[in-house]
Formats: sequence, C-alpha cells, structure tokens
Amino acid sequence: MFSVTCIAPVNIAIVKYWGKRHEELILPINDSISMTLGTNELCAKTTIAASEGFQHNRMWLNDDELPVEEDSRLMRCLKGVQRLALANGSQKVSLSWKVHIASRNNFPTAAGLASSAAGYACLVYSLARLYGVPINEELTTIARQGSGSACRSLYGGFVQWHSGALDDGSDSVAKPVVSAQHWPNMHVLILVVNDERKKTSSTKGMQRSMTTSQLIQHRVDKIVPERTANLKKAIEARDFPSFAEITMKDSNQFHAIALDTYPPCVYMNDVSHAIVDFVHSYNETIGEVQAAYTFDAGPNACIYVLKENVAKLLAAVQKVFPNDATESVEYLRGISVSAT
Ligand code: 2P0
Repeated sequence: MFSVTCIAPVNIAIVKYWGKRHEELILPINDSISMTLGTNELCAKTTIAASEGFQHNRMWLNDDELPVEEDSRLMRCLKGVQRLALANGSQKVSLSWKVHIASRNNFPTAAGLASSAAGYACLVYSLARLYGVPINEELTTIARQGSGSACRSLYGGFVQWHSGALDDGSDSVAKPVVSAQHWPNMHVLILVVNDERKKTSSTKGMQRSMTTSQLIQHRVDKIVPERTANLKKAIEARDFPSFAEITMKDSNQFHAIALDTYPPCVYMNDVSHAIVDFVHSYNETIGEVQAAYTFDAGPNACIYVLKENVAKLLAAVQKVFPNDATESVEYLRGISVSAT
C-alpha cells in the first residue's frame, strides 16, 4: 500500500469568478484573481491510499463516507491525474489500484469560505504526489475540473486564473501573480457571521446568473479586463488603497449580479451589510484606507488589512460586533506536503 497526506489552504477571491462558459470542463467567463492563505490556517487535509487489495474507490469527507459516482467531479480529477501520469510515464503506483481518500476541513464546509477550493486543490495535489506527476500549470486544469476556484489554491501568494479561449480548456490555467513573500504583511481577518451550509450552491447560483442576469456580460466585457490589470499593478506596487478599492468594488459588483439573478441569490445578510458600513466608516474616521471587505457566496466577511493595522481593526470590530467570532489569519504561502 502507498499513501500520501497533503494540506492545501483556501484562497480568497479579490476579482471574483462567477459564471461558466462550459459546465463540465468548468471554463469560466472571466479571469479571476485571489490570494491563497497560509498553510496553518483554513485548510483541507487529505490522505490518499492506493492498494492492490482495495475493491472500490472510496471517499470520506469530515469522517462521513460519500458515494463515488463514475461521472463525479472527483472521478474526473482522479482520471485527469492518472492521464498525466501515463503521459509522463511516471507511475510510482499502479493506475489499476483503487484508492481510498479521506479529507477533512478545519473550518465550516460550504459556508462561503472556499472549502471546495481547498478540498479539490488538496485532492489533485495529493493524487499528483501519489502518482509522481509534476506540479505544474497543467495540473491546475485538472483542479479546475473539481471546482473552478480550486485551481488558484495550487499556488501560494496572489494567483490569476486565466479564463482562456480554447474550447478544450487547455489554456484555462492558474498562474502566480506574485509569491507570498512579495507582500508578507498582507493579512485577512475573517468574520464568521454564520457557519451554516449556504442555501444556493455557487455552482447552481452561477448557472442561474448565466441564464437570467442582464448585468453579467457587461461585467465580463467592460469591467474585469481593466480591473484585473489595475489590481495586478496595485499588488506589484504594494499599493493598499488601490488594492482595497478594487477589492470592495468587485465584491459589491459580484453581489449586485447575484441579486440581478432571477430568482435572486441572496448571500449577504444584515450583519454582512453592517460590516460593509463599518469598514467604510472605519476608513473614513481614520482618514486612510486600512481595511477592505470582500464577501463570497455566503454572509461571512473577509477583511484584507496590513499586519500593522490588524490589532486596531480587530479592537474596533470587537467593539461594534462584540459577539462575533473573529479569526486573524496570517498570510504565508501555498501548500505544504508530507508524503509517507
Ligand atoms: C471565487 N466563488 O472567485 C468566487 C467568488 C464564489 C464567489 O469560486 O462550480 O465553488 O465548483 O466551479 O469554485 C465559488 O465557486 O464553483 C467561487 P464551481 P466554485 O472564489
């Protein structure tokens, strides 16, 4: 029997991915950019064992066994990595052996905290280690087919997922923008508003946006190209105020499209909106932009803030929202691996 254990962190989108041009291959309609958190923080941890003696492929998520359907995203990832192993002639482990996969998140699953991103990145990375496949851009095309945002968690630091133009998806890859060391004092403060499973999954929500939102194509054509270019400039220059403005505007625009969807996808709640107000008045009161909120497909807030400003911001958050669970997440780097 062979086994590997790997850890992959979540990534928090700054320019959001929302909408697919191909459902099965998971090809997005627009580029997105995110920051991968440190490996000690919000992570998925996956162990994969392969053995001649296993009868079936099996999967456990947070200790519950899940059925492994032949046409599932999991099987697409398994077959994708096995195809790369064949092509590379790198078969440490026989491809005919069945695998047992056990994965666990150290944070709430499906509450809009990018659990599927960390989960599928970890799955694909672990499979690559198991079969001796190189960790490269091509591997991001496999992670993408588990969950779109997962391709960005294969790298640390700031990462861009290029939508690509080809029908087969071979150019829809994630690439690093800058490494984690480039902006080491960038932190994320996570305000957990609600850790329940979300009502409308991202996959369903974006399908509905694609067929009903009248704003979504305008975003793709007129907003995202300039926004991603400006965001990369702000990151390269470590220009926090410009970074913050783009981050908050893109979060707001994503939720505007979610609301423009019919029936609407309502991910933020009253507490989320109170956090938006709080961040704007906090920045106004101190006369400088020191905090930037972003919300994914859920009510929880991620607030980008530089390390030197974390304590002051956290004190203000705790004064205004005294009962909220808050967690300061240090921004470090990508994936750490232990192989046994
Ligand atoms: C993102 N989200 O860029 C955006 C922002 C949610 C809001 O990627 O269908 O779980 O598996 O590709 O990756 C959530 O979508 O959806 C997501 P699928 P995924 O992070």
